[in-house]
Amino acid sequence: MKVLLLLGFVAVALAEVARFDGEKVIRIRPKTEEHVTIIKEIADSVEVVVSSEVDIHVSAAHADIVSTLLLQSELEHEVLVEDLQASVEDQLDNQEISPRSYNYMKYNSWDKVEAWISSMAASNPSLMTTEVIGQTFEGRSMTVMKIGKQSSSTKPAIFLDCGIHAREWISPAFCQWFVKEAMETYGSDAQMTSLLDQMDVIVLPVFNIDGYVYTWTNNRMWRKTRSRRSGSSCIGADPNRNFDAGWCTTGASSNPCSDTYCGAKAESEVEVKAVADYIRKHLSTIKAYLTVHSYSQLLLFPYSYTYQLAEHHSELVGAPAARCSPSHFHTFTHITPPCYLLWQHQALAEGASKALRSLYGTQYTSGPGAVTIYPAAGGSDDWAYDLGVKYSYTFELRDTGRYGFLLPESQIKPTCEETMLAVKYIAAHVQKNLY
Ligand code: 0X9
Ligand code: ZN
Ligand code: ZN
Repeated sequence: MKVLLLLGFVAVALAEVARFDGEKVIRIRPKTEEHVTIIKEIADSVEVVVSSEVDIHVSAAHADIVSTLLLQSELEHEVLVEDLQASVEDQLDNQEISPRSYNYMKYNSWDKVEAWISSMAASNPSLMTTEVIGQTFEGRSMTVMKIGKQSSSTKPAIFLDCGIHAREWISPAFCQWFVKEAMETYGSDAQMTSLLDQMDVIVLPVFNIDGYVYTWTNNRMWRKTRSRRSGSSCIGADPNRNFDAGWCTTGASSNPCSDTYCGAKAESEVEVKAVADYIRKHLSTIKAYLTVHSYSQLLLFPYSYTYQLAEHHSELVGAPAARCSPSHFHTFTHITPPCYLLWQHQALAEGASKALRSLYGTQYTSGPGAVTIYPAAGGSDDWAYDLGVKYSYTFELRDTGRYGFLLPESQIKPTCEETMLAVKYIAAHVQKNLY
């Protein structure tokens, strides 16, 4: 998670839209354990580790005191966003008013996305079916779009979800773009055609619909679900801390008011349960799991719940699952068991990042989550991987903090185009290495 909660964040009255006047985002680079302690005191941040970066979100009222503190403690920092409200207003910079058709270059509200799902399915009956996989806490239907050429036998599939975190608006925009591209280029683009002939792509365009709606109506910076529980007035849990993968052991909070609250138990969030049930039910066909977040320009793979490195699955080699040590990961120059699969994940991620970069030069970093971003348990990628989905990747799309979650609409198209190249690169590999 980038922008972390937050010193003295004002409680927002339910019916009114939160404003962020004078609020700042400050990036801090802790160099010592002492720095980490200071940051943990000023921000509710569970993920800070030495020599990482952390972006904190500071209210206007505390801005002065925080900068004084940072200067006194000689903490390296920079102000990323001077005025968050101005950035909130700047993100909607696509002025086009009445496009003839659905506008993929704007952020679309849930009402629009929902209508779009129905109309896409209706106009592409030979390539798409939809299925409701569950209901959100507030009762909205979670619909997956299954894309692929119809076949009498069951096809291997890639599961792609967007919008686990409510405020990461570029993520649902990417899933919409992906579906559009698939429909438009099937039959003309050789790779897309072969992919959809041989495999299905199952797209969940918005995972955390209630949270997404809330970012449109009440608080643009909301991250979690919108579930309520007795005993706490705080709302929601972090869906990417709620999966059953080292649940709540690291990089997650058991405080219901935290932005990284892991929930009352694994899969306590109905949205998480719905996705987990769906993947368990279709496990024999799902060969890859891709999940799209923002921001940081990263391509992550397991693990995040431990520094141990993921090796391969026992069922693939008939041996107990091996774990590579971090030293294997950093030093090996040639591929030796037990680390060849880890190496393959890294190579695939690097290939995908390179494909992405070829379009606009956007730089991506790739690696196992815990070492590349921070240790954080309960994530969907680790869960899917441990279940047996060998190719499991988390994308963190643009940018690296200039706009953060408030990426301007003018960047939707380039971001989606470059990300398509990475997704297609991974898909091609999966297709060639079916297991
Ligand atoms: O912290 C997260 O959930 C993700 N970053 S974000 O800024 N979008 O919140 C990273 C997830 C990496 N994977 C796991 N932690 N399992
Ligand atoms: Zn996220
Ligand atoms: Zn293996």
